[in-house]
Amino acid sequence: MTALSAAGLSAIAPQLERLAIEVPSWAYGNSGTRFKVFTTPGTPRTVEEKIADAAQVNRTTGLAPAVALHIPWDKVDDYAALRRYAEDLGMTIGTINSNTFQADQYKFGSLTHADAKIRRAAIDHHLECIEIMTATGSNDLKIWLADGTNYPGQGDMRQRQDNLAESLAEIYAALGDEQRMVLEYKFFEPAFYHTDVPDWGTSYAQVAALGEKAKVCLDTGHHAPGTNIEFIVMQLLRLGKLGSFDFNSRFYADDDLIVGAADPFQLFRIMAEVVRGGGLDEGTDLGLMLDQCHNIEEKIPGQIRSVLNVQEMTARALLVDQEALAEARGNQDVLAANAVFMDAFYTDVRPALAEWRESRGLPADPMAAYAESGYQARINEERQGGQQASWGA
Ligand code: AOS
Ligand code: ZN
Ligand code: ZN
Repeated sequence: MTALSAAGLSAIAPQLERLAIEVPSWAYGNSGTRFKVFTTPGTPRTVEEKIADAAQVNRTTGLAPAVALHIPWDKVDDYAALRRYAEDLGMTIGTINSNTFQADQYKFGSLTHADAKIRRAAIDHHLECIEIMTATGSNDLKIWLADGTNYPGQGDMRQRQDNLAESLAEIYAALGDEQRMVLEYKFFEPAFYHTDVPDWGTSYAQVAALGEKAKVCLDTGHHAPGTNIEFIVMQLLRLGKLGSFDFNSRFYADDDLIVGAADPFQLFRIMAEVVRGGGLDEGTDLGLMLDQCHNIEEKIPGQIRSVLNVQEMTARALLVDQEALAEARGNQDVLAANAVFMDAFYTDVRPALAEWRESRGLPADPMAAYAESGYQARINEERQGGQQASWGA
């Protein structure tokens, strides 16, 4: 495998510098499957401890300066104080994730529900999330809905779309000038017959009707097997409607495994379209977030591995020789074009990235630096009775 040279790296450094990956607070809590939630030593007991753990990921990699919160899992009394706490650790509060998938009242839907009283409660929850955004300095509200039905005939799918449009319009109207909303889609689960926001087209149709501040959130684990995800990335960027990613990887369904673990080539292809679509250009507002859980592996190192995987595949995507690619495409030279692409993918960027990190005052090997820091031993000792991530999906 060809290794990237230091000179080669400096050519792509300006875009690499801009790479910032938001980490989810729930990645640090205990999680599991519907079969078992394992407890891990050192698990955070409070949102402050989750933020402190996220700060370790940033300290060792320089890649993760923001932490996403989930309401109500991360509810506190004083959000301004929480913001200051995060800032003292060099972190900002990222996306605020709403939650209408755990309360009994939302059994048959939330923003889409047939009953206006339930819709009212769900809208109010989102209005509260916007207040939390204002208090914490967060710019993004992320909406993922578990809404859907299990049996044909159970619900009026068309009416539910209309209800959703009306609910979203009210939430959208409450956003501040600098605030945005992203609507995440998922093709199944927990609903198994129909899901109200199953695909990018539905999310696009809903957010397009709202305006500039509403965009689509693409969770890489939320597609049917075989879906060409990079095509969706291209299309949404082309339409100016890709708001953010929820990165993770999957072998079967919404596995929420470490991004780049199941299919590094897919992550490379996605990042190639992000580069192509200007997602790493100066002033981009494309959010790159992780949405993962670490059921059996250590959580902080799991997050460090994740952001490094994104950095490595981004570096490789930036290495695609655009001139050679354009020439091969112009000549309709299928194999040459493919070879240009594969050359970039097969470049080992790890030694060059290690050197680059060191030159910026970061550890060459973030995984080793974390292991040697003694942080894990300290929290294992200090924290007893860590919180479950309250994992819903
Ligand atoms: C659910 O499947 C979605 O991926 C959500 O983005 C996310 O996992 C959830 O909000 C966190 O529990
Ligand atoms: Zn997600
Ligand atoms: Zn998911």
